[in-house]
Amino acid sequence: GFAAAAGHTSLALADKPLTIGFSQVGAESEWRTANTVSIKDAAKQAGVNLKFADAQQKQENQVKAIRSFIAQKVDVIAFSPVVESGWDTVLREAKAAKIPVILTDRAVNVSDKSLYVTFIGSDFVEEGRRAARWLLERAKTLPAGDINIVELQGTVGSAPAIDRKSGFEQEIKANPNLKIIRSQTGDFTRAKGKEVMEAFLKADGKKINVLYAHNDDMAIGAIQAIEEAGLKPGKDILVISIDGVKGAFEAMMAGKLNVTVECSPLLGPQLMSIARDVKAGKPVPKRITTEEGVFPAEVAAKEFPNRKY
Ligand code: GZL
Repeated sequence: GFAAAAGHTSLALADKPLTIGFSQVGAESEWRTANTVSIKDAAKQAGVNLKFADAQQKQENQVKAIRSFIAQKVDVIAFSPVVESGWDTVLREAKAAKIPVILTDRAVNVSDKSLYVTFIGSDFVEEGRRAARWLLERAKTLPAGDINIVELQGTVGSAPAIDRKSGFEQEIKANPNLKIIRSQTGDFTRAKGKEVMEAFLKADGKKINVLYAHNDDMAIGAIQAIEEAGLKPGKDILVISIDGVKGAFEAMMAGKLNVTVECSPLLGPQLMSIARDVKAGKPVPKRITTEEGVFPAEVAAKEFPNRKY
């Protein structure tokens, strides 16, 4: 009838497709590719016109992508900043062009908080604390004396690397036997994680009791290095990591990884609904966190069928 038609018309007008320009970090890890799938699928579901740019983990490529989104006059700009600093100038250009900016996954350090509307992502400091809490518990079952930890950090200058390091360090203070004897970046990739772990093993081999990796991909690379050195990952060297990707569950089921702290990449649906609210001029919270768990090896097999990334 008429009412339905009228309703339909207004809906059609309101539903002019939203155009979002998204600048992604790269494709460095299982987490990242799952994050990209979530964003692209959610855009399709929501009828959003998505312009997607992959920066190959280079900040200058993200700046270029954001500038091109400004030139194309997209409705909303969203991005996952590869590092925390160096964004003020380009975000001021977006503000001058009256294009709202949404941060997903990683945060930025900017003097003027009005340069972005909201940040959707995990609490990385808490993820670091959760990794440490698992080790504090496990340490109670280990022989007395020093427990030597080597740390594979994420991308230098990135929010997850900075925060996961500080959360872990804060928490392990509770047990003075826990010592980080080496710490270096593996840039969140399997290849670099393996390479740096090989160097750690050459330098300190037999002394290493624990590996703390800022993401599962570096842990999986390091596990290969530990095996090639003739040691048993998950036993001779305890392995703790973050993300909760399928590869981590497979490593836990193989007895090679001890625990993974979940960091959900499935931010696509939240991004699309927030972007629509922002475009409609609705108020949105400045910070939206995602709920996450901790998965020790004991629950890996049971939990694996439920995993969505
Ligand atoms: C965390 C994300 C990190 C993942 C890594 O939200 O920024 O980047 O932990 C990814 O796997 O490379």
